[in-house]
Amino acid sequence: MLYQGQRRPSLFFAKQNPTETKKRMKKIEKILVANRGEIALRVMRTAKEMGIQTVAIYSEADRLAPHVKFADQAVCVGPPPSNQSYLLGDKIIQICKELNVDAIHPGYGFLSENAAFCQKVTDAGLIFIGPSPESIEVMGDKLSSKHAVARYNIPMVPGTPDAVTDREEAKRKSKEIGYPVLIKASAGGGGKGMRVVEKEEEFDEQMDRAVSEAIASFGNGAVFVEKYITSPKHIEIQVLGDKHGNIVHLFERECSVQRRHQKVVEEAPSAVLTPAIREAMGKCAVDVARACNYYGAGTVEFIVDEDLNFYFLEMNTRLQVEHPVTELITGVDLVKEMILVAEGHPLSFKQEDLQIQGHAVECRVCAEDPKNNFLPDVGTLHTYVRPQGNGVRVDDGMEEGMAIPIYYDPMIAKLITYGKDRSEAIDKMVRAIDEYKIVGIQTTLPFCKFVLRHEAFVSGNFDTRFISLYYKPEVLDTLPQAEEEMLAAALASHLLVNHKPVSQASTSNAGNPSRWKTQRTALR
Ligand code: MV4
Repeated sequence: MLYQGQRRPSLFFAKQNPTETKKRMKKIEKILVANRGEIALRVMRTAKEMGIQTVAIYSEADRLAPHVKFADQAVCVGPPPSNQSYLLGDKIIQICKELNVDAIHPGYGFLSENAAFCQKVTDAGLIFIGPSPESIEVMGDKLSSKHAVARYNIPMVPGTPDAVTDREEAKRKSKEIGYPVLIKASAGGGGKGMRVVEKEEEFDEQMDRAVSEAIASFGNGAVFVEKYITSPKHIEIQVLGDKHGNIVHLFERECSVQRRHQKVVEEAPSAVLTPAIREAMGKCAVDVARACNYYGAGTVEFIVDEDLNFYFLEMNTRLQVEHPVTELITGVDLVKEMILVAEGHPLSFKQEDLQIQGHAVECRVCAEDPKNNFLPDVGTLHTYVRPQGNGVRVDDGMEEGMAIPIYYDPMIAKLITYGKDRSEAIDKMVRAIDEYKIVGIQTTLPFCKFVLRHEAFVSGNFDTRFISLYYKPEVLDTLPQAEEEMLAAALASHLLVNHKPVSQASTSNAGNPSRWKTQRTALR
């Protein structure tokens, strides 16, 4: 079998995009949001606050959607499937020309990390509210991103620096690295083309699988090998750069609670980082961004092992779903900063001006049935009542009476809470989940409540294995009622304060196999 070699970033964009245009200032008066749902509304709200006109695009399935009603102008781009509507880059650019639009905000997903689209937008004389096409291109491939950061001192998991094509050589290297190893697709994402190899006898089979999956999913079979970190936390750093070379970080988000590589609950800050490690990770993230001349909002992903060693994995060159938790703990409107940066303004604050204040938690509300293997659940929102009150933020894109279309991502809303400390943010989240009334479709809210009330989550002693270790559908039938909950919360916070290892979980029959220590005392 032949393995495709590593894909190097092309020089195509560098030749076509003279950097002298970057420093010119241009006031943005009208933005087209090339997205739908909660993120389209999120972006348009900030645009409105800045006195900027907004244009929505929508598919035939989204005619009555709130993002369409909110915008100053709205244009139907085509039938419901994304590839006939929200992904039609050329058509979207054409609409911008017809409506005198100055800039496009891509949100997340869809065209947000498409370097060719970003280049076309720029070539059409429009502003792409995001990074340069070169940054997107380099960071879109794991191996090319590793090469890009090579001249900085960024900790990386031991592994092969280039694509492996020869099985015997790959096995020699894996032995050196030490099993278990992880074979990863360079073009990968969402866990596709990723295979754990426990011992050498399994290597050939797993490599074949990783390569076929990578070709099928990304049209690029380049794979590499890394030491497999068995129980990592997934911690990412938010960065923000301008077009003048200034880059800051806005601290971390803890995103370890994932199901099949989809995040479920996110929070900021992390319960386990020390101030020193936080600062070191922040510096690394800024260096990663500097390595690709980054501007706009971006996220640098790390895994962190139980001894708090951190390793750079990849960079996401977009605004992320979970950005609100960062906004709440820093007071920065990330969309506003993205727009100002796109206009050419230098960042209005320095690293020293930023500090963490309080704690924020986000739950993703997905139209999925957690009791039925998270099968997407479509239907009509017969009842839809949002939670309210101090410290509660709901970012959503639908309203009562609306049908949830089957064509798009099942995430229909984000529930975010903010408190003076972690336990206050968690308590507010449980209260807000209880107050959220959704009738007509099943959602992941009860599942989120299970996570928030689990003692492993409450203690901070958890990692990316959380759901596979603790979740089975039956736990939703026995969620503790109010009084029991108070007791469990009191017990958990007692354990947290006293730095005791967590013992038997009341909501699961497994002990807690993680050994993360929280930094509650260090943060006070
Ligand atoms: C890893 C890892 C352990 N060791 N790399 C997941 C998707 C992509 N962002 C990178 N990911 C990981 N890379 C090494 N060397 C663990 C993950 C990982 C993960 C792996 C299996 C199941 C769930 C996971 C959740 C987050 C991260």
